[in-house]
Amino acid sequence: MRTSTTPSARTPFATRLAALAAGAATTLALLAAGTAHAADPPLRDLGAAKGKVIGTAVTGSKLTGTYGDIAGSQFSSLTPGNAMKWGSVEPTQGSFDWTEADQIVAFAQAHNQQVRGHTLVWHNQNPNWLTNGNWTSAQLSTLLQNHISTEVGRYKGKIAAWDVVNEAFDEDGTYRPTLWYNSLGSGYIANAFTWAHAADPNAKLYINDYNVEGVNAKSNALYNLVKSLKQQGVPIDGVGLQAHLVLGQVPSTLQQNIQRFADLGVDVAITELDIRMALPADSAKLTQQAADFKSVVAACAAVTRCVNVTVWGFADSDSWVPGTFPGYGAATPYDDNYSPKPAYHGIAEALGGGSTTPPPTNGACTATYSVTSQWNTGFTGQVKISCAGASLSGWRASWTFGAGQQITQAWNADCTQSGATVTCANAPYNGTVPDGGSVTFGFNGSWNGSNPVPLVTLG
Ligand code: G2I
Repeated sequence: MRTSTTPSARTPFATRLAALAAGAATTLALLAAGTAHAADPPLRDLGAAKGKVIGTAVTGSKLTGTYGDIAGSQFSSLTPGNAMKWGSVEPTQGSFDWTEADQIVAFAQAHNQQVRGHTLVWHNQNPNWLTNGNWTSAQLSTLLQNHISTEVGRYKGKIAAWDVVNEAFDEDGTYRPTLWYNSLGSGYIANAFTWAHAADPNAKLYINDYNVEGVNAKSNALYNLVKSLKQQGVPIDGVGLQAHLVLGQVPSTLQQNIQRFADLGVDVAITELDIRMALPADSAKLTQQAADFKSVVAACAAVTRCVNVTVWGFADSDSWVPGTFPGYGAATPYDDNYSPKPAYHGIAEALGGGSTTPPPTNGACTATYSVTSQWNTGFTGQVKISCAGASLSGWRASWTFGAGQQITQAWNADCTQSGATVTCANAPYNGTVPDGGSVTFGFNGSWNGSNPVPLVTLG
């Protein structure tokens, strides 16, 4: 099943790349740009073309219907939002519940997605039996080793990356005084990586934190730790920057910070991106949010070793923000009803997609292609020809389909298709496009796999 706006996730990769390449073609004079954001390639395909994995946090029970369609088609990585935390998987000592975690892993495998395991060692969402116990250091260390071995071992070969240690630092760069640190000292961190590596030598092992996106005291402490772990030969592969950000406050040092971690010889991932705003949202805030999402994704795109951008829930209705910051929300790329927001297009643009239509410039006529509806195998599209400072008397619009689409019917134009090339000439009654006016024609077509928007040439 797929929604009317999400191209399939199952298109062969080569076809997707071909479609991307076609979408990136440029046209000459009397030109036109493709729009129809809804039919742009999915984020996972845009990311793949840039060597980036695009992920979302998910809740297992929601992975059906529209939520499942979007999660499966737009993203190439899933992170269980809560399902793999210790409190979820071992609510009673020795009694395990892997139901939701297994469900998410199975969904990811069915949709050709990676899984980021989250998280093995944290001070939150631990089971009560653990936090209420009165353990010696030796006992606590053994419990932690067993937990890591059990969970990482269960999913051996199925998890691309683990957030091994989560939120180890306070804001001033000192170690957070958690049950782990207080009992075991900072050595618990190196041990956790060593144990995780033993349980799945192929999983990439990350340390993950928030408020470490820019260069600051906390990220400096993280940097120094990662450097020291690398020097000691501890098996750490990556640094996760959570990126729970506030509207208009993307740190100016984000890219520089990503780069300095990369230069230590580790991968970097944006692991929990969301950008909250004071409610209610309005168009100015949503526009700012789109720019903010775009700049975060662009910073990752600019650094080769930044390998993954994951949003912490893709829809506003699935976000932790309103529950934690009363009066704030609208922090994700989709609204409460699963419609893409400007933020979605900001992400797409940072990945090379999401072209916008330039308004007609003086002395030019432009043609804008859009998909107005789309279903399993078919779609309806339209081309609008607008003139400003010029006019047309008799027109021809042509384009090349990038993914095997086929026109089946047209109206308000005389259209022919030869191979991938479509040519549409005016009908007898709409050949004139006056200065300041427009003409629109429509068509039905078939598609399979993906339905990228072509660029239209006007002549
Ligand atoms: O707090 C935001 C994130 C910060 N970084 C680590 C992440 O693991 C963390 O995720 C959030 C989840 O998105 C929330 O869903 O972690 C929260 C707990 O610290 C999660 O909230 C919990 C609620 O507190 C529980 O009441 C609820 O039962 O979610 C649980 C499951 O819905």
